[in-house]
Amino acid sequence: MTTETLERETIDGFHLVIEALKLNDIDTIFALPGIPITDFLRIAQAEGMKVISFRHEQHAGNAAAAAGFLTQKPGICFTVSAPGFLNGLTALANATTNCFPMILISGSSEREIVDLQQGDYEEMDQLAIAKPLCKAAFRVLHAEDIGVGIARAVRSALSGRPGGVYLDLPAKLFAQIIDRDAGQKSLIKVVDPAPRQIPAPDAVERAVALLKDAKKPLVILGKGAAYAQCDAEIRSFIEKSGIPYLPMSMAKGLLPDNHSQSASAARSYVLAEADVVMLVGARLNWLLSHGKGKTWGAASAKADGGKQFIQVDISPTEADSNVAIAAPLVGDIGSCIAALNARLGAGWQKPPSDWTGAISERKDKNLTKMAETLAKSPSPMNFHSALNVIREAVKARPDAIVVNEGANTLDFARSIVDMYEPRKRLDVGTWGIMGIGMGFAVAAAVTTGKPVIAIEGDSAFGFSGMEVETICRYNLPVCVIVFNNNGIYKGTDVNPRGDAMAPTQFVKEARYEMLMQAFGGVGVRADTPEQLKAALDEAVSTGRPTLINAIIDETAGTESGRITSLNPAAAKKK
Ligand code: ADP
Ligand code: TPW
Ligand code: MG
Repeated sequence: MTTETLERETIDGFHLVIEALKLNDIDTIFALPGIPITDFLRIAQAEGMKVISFRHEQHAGNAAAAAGFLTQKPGICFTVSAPGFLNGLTALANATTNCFPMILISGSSEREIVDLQQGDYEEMDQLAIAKPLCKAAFRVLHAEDIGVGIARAVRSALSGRPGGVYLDLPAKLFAQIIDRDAGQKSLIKVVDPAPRQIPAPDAVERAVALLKDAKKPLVILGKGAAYAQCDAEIRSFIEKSGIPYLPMSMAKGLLPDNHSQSASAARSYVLAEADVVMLVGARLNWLLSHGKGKTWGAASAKADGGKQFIQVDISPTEADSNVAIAAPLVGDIGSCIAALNARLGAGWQKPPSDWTGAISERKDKNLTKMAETLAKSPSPMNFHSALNVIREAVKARPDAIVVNEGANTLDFARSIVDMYEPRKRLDVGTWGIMGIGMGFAVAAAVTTGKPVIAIEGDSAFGFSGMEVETICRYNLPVCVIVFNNNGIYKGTDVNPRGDAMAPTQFVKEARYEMLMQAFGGVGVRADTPEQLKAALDEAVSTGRPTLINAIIDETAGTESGRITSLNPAAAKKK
């Protein structure tokens, strides 16, 4: 047989993987090359896939996770074996923790050598290591199983509670050749990868009964509600029911933050006072003080606040994880909210006006106070005066995507920068992890084409800073704003021995803007809100890769931002 006939009649592992992905509507790969992935990425690009190549696998993985959250298709990350795999693993674990669908695909060494621990190139039992850190893990040994392997990975990532999947592809697999027809027939297009899960009618009635009797009802929207892409149903439920709501950080914008029913500006009041709380795609984890304690109006830290909870979630085991859930509503959020909407007929009584009125009163007071703080223009800038500029920029471009990490930079931005559209805010999520910044920003730009504004603490930025080269290389519309306060939380820590810098301090007067300039992007230093505004407006309108080094008062922050009390030293003082 000539080489040409051989190519016509056979297909190799490389092409089977690419065709299996394409068949499942996957058109983008986030990756970092090396054996055995280099050739794969070249071929994928030649076959018309978008290949985004990073400087570190963690950021490629984070990009895949964010793409998964934004698109409801599993984000795909390819890495080399052992060290590349391990670098990607943090992103896979983080995606799983946050319920984002992604697939980490790593090349691996020869099974026979790995299993006998004979010391292959980059030897590691990757499947075993990945398994406890993700939702599912698979390995494909034969080219004819590639279709099944990709199908199982796609289904596992998307169905039920979404999450991260590991797929192990040994180097040898890519070079395997099989009959083309048989190969093509072995591929599977996954039908209905995230089947709707309709809630049971009695569970719906139980939830409706609680809402009907509530005197002080509250809805909490979480990132699961944002992921579910049933924005109109949710908005209709909130507005028809008249119930005040609180968005968790990545659910901001599901309804515009300036909506009259948003209780964000009266958060502590509503959490302490509500009698019936309906969670929609939000877990009662540490971010919600585990549903108990003083935040929830209880007498002491461990006590229950006496609330009745309704929990809308696709995971049946989520209910009762922290406190008793009176009405679990298990199903996909779209179907659950549609079922509730069908029950809000003409006779639906909106919540008592003494509840909604009390919330409005507190909101008005707090918003007035906030407006006064935001109007100040201290020198140097503080978090408020700098964030006020970004707040206005996002108001003018509500389609822009905000990426946010840091401690004070995160906490202040979350409450100051209002969001107006769903899925426009990506942040540190359930773990409060640093390092998602540039990976998330790249994914947001690549998957949406919209302007991206990354609001970054100077420490947070450092975790993924080298990816500004990636941003420049692909000429992405990303504007990174580094909140430069010379350190972690503050720049004023002192080492009592005086022989070196304190562990939270950074080089003062650091020129972060030069990092972007080094790769041909725009770098600007901003000492005033006016300079910040000029640079940000320019970045958003031109779409050029930009980094603004925003100089922030190094004394302005607090230890760990708003979670100071979680430090062991703070607990000791209690
Ligand atoms: P937040 O941090 O915003 O409070 P969490 O990540 O804690 O949100 O909670 C998200 C929840 O949403 C998870 O418990 C997950 O099972 C759930 N979830 C994700 N997607 C869906 C969906 N389509 N339908 C129902 N529940 C979902
Ligand atoms: C992977 C611990 C939480 S917040 C933070 C660290 C190191 C940085 C805060 O400083 P930054 O913000 O970004 O300058 P600011 O505005 O307060 O000065 N490693 C990982 N994740 C976490 N969360 C940490 C360390 C941490
Ligand atoms: Mg800082």
